[in-house]
Amino acid sequence: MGQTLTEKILDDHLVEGELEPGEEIGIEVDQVLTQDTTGTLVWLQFEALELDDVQTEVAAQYCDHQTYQFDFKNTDDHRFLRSAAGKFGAHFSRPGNGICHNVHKENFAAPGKTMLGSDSHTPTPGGMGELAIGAGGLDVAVAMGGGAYYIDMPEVVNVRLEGELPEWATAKDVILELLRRLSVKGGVGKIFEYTGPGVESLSVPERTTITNMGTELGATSSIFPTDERTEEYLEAVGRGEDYEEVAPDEDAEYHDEIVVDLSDLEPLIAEPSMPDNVVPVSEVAGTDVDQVMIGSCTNGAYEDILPAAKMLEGREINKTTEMIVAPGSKQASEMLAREGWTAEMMAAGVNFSEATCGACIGNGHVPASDSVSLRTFNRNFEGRSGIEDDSVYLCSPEVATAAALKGEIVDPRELADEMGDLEDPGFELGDNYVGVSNSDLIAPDEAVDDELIKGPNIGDVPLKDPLPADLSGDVLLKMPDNITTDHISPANADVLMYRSNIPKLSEFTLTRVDDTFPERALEADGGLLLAGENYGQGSSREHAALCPMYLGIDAVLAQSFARIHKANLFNFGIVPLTIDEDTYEDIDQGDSVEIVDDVAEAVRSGAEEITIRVDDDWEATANLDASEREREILADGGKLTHVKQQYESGD
Ligand code: MIC
Ligand code: SF4
Repeated sequence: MGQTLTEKILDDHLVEGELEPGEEIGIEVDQVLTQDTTGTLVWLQFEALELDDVQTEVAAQYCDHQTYQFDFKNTDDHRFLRSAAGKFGAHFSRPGNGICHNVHKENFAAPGKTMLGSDSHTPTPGGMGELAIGAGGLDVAVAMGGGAYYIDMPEVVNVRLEGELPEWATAKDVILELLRRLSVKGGVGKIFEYTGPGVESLSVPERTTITNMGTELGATSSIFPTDERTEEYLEAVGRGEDYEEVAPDEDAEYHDEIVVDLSDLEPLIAEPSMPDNVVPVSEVAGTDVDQVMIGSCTNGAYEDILPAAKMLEGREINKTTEMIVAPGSKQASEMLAREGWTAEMMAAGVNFSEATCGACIGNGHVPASDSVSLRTFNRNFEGRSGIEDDSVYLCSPEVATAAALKGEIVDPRELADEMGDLEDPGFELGDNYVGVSNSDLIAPDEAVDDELIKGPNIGDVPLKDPLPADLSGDVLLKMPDNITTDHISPANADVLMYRSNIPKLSEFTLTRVDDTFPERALEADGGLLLAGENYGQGSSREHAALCPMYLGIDAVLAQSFARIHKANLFNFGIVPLTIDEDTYEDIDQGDSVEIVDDVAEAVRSGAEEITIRVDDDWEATANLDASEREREILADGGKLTHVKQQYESGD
């Protein structure tokens, strides 16, 4: 039987296990990516593990999320990261050089390689045939030290692309269509592999828009085969030698197949406040738009901004609407500037930002109260833009630019008819990456520091005690379905500066759900959380597990968990238990929950069913779905302690 592309790459990197869906496998990691808001913990843990040097082929530390450096704490974090990259041997991308996924794609991503990154959109270079997976920082630190990465073998789903995109439909509409069909939970435990005749009609930047936003489906990763389009892109960025042909076998067997006929697609838009609230643009046409933003790791490439520039050439944006362009990388900014497009857009009324995540996580350009913001980003979780009652829509650069011209949401096909001279700008690959300098990327052999520099805000990583025999406590918070990591540990400007100061950061834990939570949790000195489906979707930030751990949370009962968050709960010694809908309904906030048996013993012995006793009154069964390795980690009180013990015992 032939292999899928995913299986081929995993097979090449397999160090443990078998490629059977659901079985735990260990893989060797070739490349590692980390960014500023998760990277401080990555390096603090790398240090705590007493690892000496980076062992992967490539390790790259980017500074992209908090580049405005509002506070010395941000700048101290960046200085620490530069020193860590220098000391341990990673590439360092300076603040303002661009978003990790964009800069990595331009400089390092390569077909057939595996990558692990401490950011949920790490799968972006899947559009170039790299198998890239997002993970918590501790998993990334271990991989960077040469350790294997462990994951349950996902199901591989064939997304067969037929036909070609019609006018005004874009790669963004391909992934919005999948979100419309499958929802934000539709990809959990899956890798989406794109095949079919439609693939060759898409260039690398279009493919990476799709693989980037596969994360919003909850997918473990997304990947395309490589072809002349990949080679063409690698040559454009000056790395033709990295090209390799990778493809599934013709008789590869997939777990499932989804067909998308590109020629059926039309401009789509995700309404507030979930990326899967997708409707045709025409359905919400006429909605006044106050702000339009083009950028982010999904649509911040030079090739994403060029269509907007062409649409704006010689025109002016509507007086009622502000338009901001935040390129994904400085290289994209520089190319646009060298070609005169920056000036064209400025003349049309566009405000330019430095290359940053910025507004995507509420760092700057916060929408006005009770206003509509149209963004080309990948997430519109409530409050993420920096204001609680936000109305953020997600769409392609073409739809966003059409709205900026008209001052309201409009199907660009309608606008083109109305204006008479507005043409679909099409998609064009940049051909002048070569020669553009990348002076903001510091290679390991150019390192400027060789010792760690820690400012006063950079603390240690707290540790948890080994799992006790008795586990009981009150349900301190009952939450609905689809709670995001933005709810658990927000990423706005006033909070991000504490990413390396866990006691302080913990004060913001779950305050978006209930602002009394951190105080109550500390007072209770132990307790549980209760949630519906897909708990912890969104980011890879391990702070969403570490802060609840610091506040004393011992277990989370949920109907289901998002993949990275569940791994982070194991890594920080919090027991993730799955319960059915009836049990969820029957437990109230404030109820006491006790695990009936010796929990440490149950976890170590492989028990899958755990009996819980609620309010000393009734019992229910919860499930612990965990590998042997995850059970040991949990019982030892988290991965840091566990791995240290392993190193000490020489295993
Ligand atoms: C996000 O898009 O939510 C982030 C901010 O990039 C996070 C990482 C973080 O929390 O630092 C992610 O996606 O993993
Ligand atoms: Fe940055 Fe937004 Fe992409 Fe996260 S989703 S890496 S915050 S641009």
